[in-house]
Amino acid sequence: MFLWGTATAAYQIEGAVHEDGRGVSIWDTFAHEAGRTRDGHTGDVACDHYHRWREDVALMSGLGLNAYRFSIAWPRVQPAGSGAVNEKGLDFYDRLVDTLLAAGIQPVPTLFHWDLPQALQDRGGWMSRETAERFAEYAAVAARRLADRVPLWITLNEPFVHMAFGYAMGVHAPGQALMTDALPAAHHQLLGHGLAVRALRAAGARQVALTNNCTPVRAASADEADVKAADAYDALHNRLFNDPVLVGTYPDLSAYTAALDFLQDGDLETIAEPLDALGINYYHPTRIAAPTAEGLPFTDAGITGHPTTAFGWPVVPDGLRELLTGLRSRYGAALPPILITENGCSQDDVPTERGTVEDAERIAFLRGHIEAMRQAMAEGVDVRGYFVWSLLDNFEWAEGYHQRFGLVHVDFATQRRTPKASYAWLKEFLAGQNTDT
Ligand code: GBH
Repeated sequence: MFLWGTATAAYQIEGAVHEDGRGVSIWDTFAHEAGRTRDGHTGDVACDHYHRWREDVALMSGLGLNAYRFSIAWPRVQPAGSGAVNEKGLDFYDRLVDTLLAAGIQPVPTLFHWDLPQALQDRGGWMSRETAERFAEYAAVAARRLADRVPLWITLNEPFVHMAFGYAMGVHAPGQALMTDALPAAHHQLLGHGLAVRALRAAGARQVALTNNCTPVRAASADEADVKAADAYDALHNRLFNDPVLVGTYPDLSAYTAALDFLQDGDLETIAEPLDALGINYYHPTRIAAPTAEGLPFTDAGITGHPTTAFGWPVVPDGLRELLTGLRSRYGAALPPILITENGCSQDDVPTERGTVEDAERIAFLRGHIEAMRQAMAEGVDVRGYFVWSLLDNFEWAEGYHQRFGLVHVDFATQRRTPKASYAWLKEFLAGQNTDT
């Protein structure tokens, strides 16, 4: 069965940050620090999904989806990041899973979508090797409770973005600007992933995947310096997170570090634990030129000549085909089946006087990207699912509530949900699909 779904993440939608024994996460801390998010927005309430989840499942049911990718908040399950388990936190996901199943929707949980328990950050977060072990413990706790009903599990969401934005540039939690010294945060996430794969299988999970944010990298010109810079960027953004998982090696990182001091014997074997699927989040391609200043071995040259989203990201559907066929040629038989675990765009969606939301650009975006995915499939890439980011307008990290990615508009003052035109389009599209292929 091809999975057609939407995706969300706990901190972006749940709210209820002090309820039922939830612990503090790094995003609670970060969002409450002055100047970290646009207009000081936080996820304290977000979409209030923790209370309105039945309404949100009904919205999915109305779309005719057969899958839903959500994330489990580690601080709800283990408020201190290790040890004591908060049964009330698990109860929330237990109810959600049962309600999804009753609606014919396969639950696809992600265990880590950036909301690390603050207690673990206080001991170094992902810069500390210990966090990898704590993550595997937490994964086992969640799977022991839910794996009887949940076949497919995703360990991490976008370890690249968490490392780059959270630890290298400091624009996301935990707000550290370590630049290239942030590489251990990549390694420890990957190690945590590998340990979690084993823990999940031992606890009854039948299928396990990792979600990487990948971008096809294009050199700004054929000049050797640009080509070299593009290769260095591709190593950092894509291959650093795909190579060890799929083929058990790290790419050449000599442009970033003299030595992989964090690497211990056996780590690469753990990280390369076989997967049932690779999750790919695709937003846009990247164009890279030779560095113009000291520091990083590349500069982002920007993609021109394409429409852009409200975020300013270029809309390039063919980049998805390019990405998927590129993965297939790089990894060959080592590439597991692929799930597009996120794809979508932000637009300035404003309800009309009639109460509708006319998001024609989003419809064009989704149509174009689904078509590009199908072209890649026709070229031999084994894709098994596609998830729209996102079901609801939600807390868009450092942008707060200023970027709207939903198929459903949320008025954050009243929590009123209004399905957009893209919702109606997707519903009609899905009704015409044979989901068995
Ligand atoms: C995902 O990350 C997240 O998983 C999700 O939580 C989030 O809400 C969603 O996307 C939308 O942002 O053109 O230089 O500005 C996406 C990762 C990294 C993709 C930054 C776009 C823009 C780089 N993003 N990238 S730039």
